[in-house]
Amino acid sequence: VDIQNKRLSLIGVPTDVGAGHRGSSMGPEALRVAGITQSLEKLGLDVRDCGNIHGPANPWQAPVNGYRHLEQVIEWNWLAHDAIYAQLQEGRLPVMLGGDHCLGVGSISAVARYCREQQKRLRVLWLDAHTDFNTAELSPTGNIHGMPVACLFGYGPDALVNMSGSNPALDADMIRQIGIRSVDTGEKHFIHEADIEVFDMRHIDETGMRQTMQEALYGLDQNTHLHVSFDVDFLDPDIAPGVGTTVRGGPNYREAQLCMEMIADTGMMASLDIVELNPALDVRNLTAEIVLDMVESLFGQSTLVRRNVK
Ligand code: EXY
Ligand code: MN
Ligand code: MN
Ligand code: MN
Repeated sequence: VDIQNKRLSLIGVPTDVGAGHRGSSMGPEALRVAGITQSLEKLGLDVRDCGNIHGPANPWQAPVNGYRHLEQVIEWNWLAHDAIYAQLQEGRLPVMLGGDHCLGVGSISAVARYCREQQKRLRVLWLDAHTDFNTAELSPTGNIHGMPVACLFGYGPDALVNMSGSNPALDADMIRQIGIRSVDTGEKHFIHEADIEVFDMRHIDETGMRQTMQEALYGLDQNTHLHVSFDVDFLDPDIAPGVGTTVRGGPNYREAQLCMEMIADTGMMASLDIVELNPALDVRNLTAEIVLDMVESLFGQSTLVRRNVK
C-alpha cells in the first residue's frame, strides 16, 4: 500500500448550520484533542493541519421555503470547497474535519471539479445511516445535512447544485452508499428513481461486510480518485453515541474496521470527509477516539504486516 509519502491536509470546518442539533461545530477540535495529527504521523504520513475555516454563525432559525439556514449553508460550503480544492491542487490528500454533512456538497464538488480537470474517474463511498437524498419538498425537517447527495445529483438550490462547475456533480455510477438504515418515505422513492446503489444494513446482514465492500469497491482502476464521505452516524450508536442523528442497528466495531481496512487495501483513497461528530452529545470524547481508530485503519494501520495487497 502506497501509504508512505502520502501528504495529508486537515481542514477544520466548524459548523452545525445544516443540522437539527447544535454541536457538530466542535467536531474538528474533538478530533485534534483525541490526537488525529499524532495518530496519522505515527503511520508515516506527512500531516499538515490547515487549522479551521471561519464562516457565519448559526442563527438557529426555523426553515424558510423548506430549507433551514440556506444562506449560511451556501457560504460554509463555498469556503470548504475552496479550501479543499486548494489542497488537491497542491497534490495533497484533503481530510475535511466537519462539521455537519451539508458540507459534503462543498467537499465533493471540489473533488468533482478536480477530477474533471485531471480527467480522473471519481468514485464516492458514502458511509452513513442515511441516504441524505432529501429535497426541500421531501424533507420532513428542512435540515440541509439530509440533502447533500440530492444536491450533488442536481436536485436542490442553484448555488449548491452548481458548485462543482458542472451540474450534476455526480451520477449514479459514481457513488455507493453503505450502512444505510434510515430513509424517509419520499426520499426512498426518489433514491430508487435515481438508481443509486445502496448497500443497506440488510445487505450487510445477509452478505457480510467483506462481500459488501468487494461489491462497493468493484471496478476501481488506476485512474480512479476514491473519495470517502464518513458520517459518524454510520457506526452503531453503542460504539459512537456522539452524533445528533443516531440510528440503532449499524455496523459494530469489527464490521466498521473491516470496511475501513478494505478501503485502505485499495491504496486509492484520495480525499476524505469526517462529519457529524458532535462532542456535545459524546461521553468523554469516546466517539472521537473510536473515529480515530477507524481513520487509522482507513490509512493503512493493520495488526500484522499485510502481504499480497496492492
Ligand atoms: N432524513 C432526515 C432528515 O432529512 O432530516 C435525517 C437526516 C440526517 C442526516 C444525517 C447526516 O446524515
Ligand atoms: Mn450524512
Ligand atoms: Mn447520517
Ligand atoms: Mn487508537
